[in-house]
Amino acid sequence: MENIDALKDEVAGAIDGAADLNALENIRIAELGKSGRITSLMKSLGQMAPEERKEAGQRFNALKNTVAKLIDARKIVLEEAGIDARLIEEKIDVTLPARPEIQGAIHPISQTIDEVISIFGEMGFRVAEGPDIEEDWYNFTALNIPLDHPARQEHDTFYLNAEKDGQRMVLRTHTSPVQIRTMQVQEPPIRIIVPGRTYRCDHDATHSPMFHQVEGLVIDKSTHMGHLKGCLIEFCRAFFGVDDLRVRFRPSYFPFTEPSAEVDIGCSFEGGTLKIGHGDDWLEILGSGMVNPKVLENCGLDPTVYQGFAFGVGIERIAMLKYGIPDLRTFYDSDLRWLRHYGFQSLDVPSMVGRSSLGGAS
Ligand code: 2NM
Repeated sequence: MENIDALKDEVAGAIDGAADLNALENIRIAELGKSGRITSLMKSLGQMAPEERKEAGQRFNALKNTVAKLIDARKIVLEEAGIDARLIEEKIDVTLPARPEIQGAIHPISQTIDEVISIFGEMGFRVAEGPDIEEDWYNFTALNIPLDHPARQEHDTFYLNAEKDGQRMVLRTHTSPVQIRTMQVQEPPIRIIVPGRTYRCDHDATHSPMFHQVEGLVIDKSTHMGHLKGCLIEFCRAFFGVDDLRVRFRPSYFPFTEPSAEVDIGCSFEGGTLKIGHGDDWLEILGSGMVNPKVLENCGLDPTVYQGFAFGVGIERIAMLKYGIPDLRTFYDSDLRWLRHYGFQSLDVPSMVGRSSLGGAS
C-alpha cells in the first residue's frame, strides 16, 4: 500500500508542476482517463479476492478523489493566472498615437451652396426649404407660367403618375415653389434663399436631369430694382472674390418677374482659358427680376402694398466656373479620386487650419 502513497505523491507533484491547462489535462488523461493509471487500478479491483478488495477499494477511491480534487484546484489556479496574464498583455496603451482615419471631403456642390448661403446670410437672408415633389400649382400656375408654356410639356418636366383626384405631381423644375409657399404663410418683410435639388428632362454634356439651384426672394413695401442690383452685384463680387468685378444687367423675360434681367460678369477667354473678373467678355451667371404682381396676388399679397425681387442661380455652373471643373457629369460620378481632387476639407479639422478653402482651382 506504500506504492499507493508514492503514486499519490508523484501525481500530486506532477499536478503542482503543470505549467498550463494543457499540461494539466494531459495528467488527468494519464491518471483518470479511460486507460489512465488510477483508472486501471480501479479496474484491477475486479480480479482481487473479496477480503483484499474492500480495503483496496477504499484506498483507490480515496486516491482517485484526492487526485481529482487536486486537478480541479490546480485548474482554477491556472485559469486565473491565464486571465491575469491576458490583462497584463492586452492592456490598452492610451498614450499610443491614434490610427490615421480616412479623411472625408466636402463635395464641391455642398461647398458652393454653403458659400452662397454664407454670403446671403450676411445680408440678412435666411434659408428656406421645401419638397422636391411638388403640386403643379406651386411649380407652374402660381408662378404665372401659362398652360401652354414649353416647360409644362411632358417632354421637359418629370411628371408622376396621376393621383386619385387626377392631379399629377411634378419633380420641381426650380426651387421657386418654396418662395410661393413662403409668401403664402409669412408676413413680409421676407428675405430668403432656397438651395435645393431641381429636375428637368434634359441629359447631355451640359445638362443633368437633376441639378442644384439657389433661388432668392426679397419682399417688402419699398423694395425696388436698385435693391436687386446692389444685392446681386455684391453677391457676384463676394462669390468670385473680385472686389471690382464688372456686373451687367441684361433685359430678359421670365413669366414670374417683370421686369426681368439676366446678370453677366466680366471675363476674358485669352488663349482658350477663362479668367473671371478681367477682360471685355461677358459670362451669364444669374436670372433675376422684380416679382410679377400676378405672382404676388397668387400668394395672397397685395401688389399695391408689397413688391420685391427674386433671382436664381445654377450651383453646378458657378461651381464649375469658380473651381475650374471642366465636366458637369463628373459631379455625380461618385469617383473618390475626383472628390479628393476637387473636394474640400471641413473647417473643424485641425490639420486644415491655415489652409485655403480653395480645392481644385489652384
Ligand atoms: C429665376 C429668375 C428670376 C424667381 C421668382 C420667384 C418667385 F417665386 F418669387 F416668383 N422665385 N424665383 C426667379 C426669378 C428665378 O431663376 C433663374
